[in-house]
Amino acid sequence: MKIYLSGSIRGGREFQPIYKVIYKNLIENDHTVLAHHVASENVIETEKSLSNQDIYTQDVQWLKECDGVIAEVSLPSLGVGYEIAYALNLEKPVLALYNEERNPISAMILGNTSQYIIIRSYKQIEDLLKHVSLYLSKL
Ligand code: 6K6
Repeated sequence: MKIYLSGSIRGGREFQPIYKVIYKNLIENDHTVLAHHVASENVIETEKSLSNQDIYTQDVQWLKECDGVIAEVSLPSLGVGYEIAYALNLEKPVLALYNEERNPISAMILGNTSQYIIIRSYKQIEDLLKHVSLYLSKL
């Protein structure tokens, strides 16, 4: 499956290690990860060589191509929120994950009643990976 991995970049990098755990799990299970740079330690440096428009155009193309989106939403990120809304409009299945200690998450996520979004909290990495595995098994 082609999975679009969505996580905060300019909204803050505190959860990058979590994005990396998700990324590695997807690769180990033979999925293709689109927009994998969110998992990279050096994304802010790499970003300097790309224009905002190049980033937008590429990411929208990947959202159109993907089979599903896994979004880590613990940090408030305009880009992640935009990607979730864009994917839902394309009727792509979205899994939104957040650390249960990071409340309050936006009502536009927690209150979203779209049939295409699953919202799950986690405490431990093991919980997060169980949510990922269950989501993937239903794609
Ligand atoms: C390329 C390689 C490494 O870094 C880059 C350039 N930056 C971005 N590349 C790709 N996607 C990006 C980049 N900056 C933001 N995004 C998208 O927005 C990602 O897909 C993230 O899921 C989301 C993060 O949004 P912000 O608002 O937190 O930056």
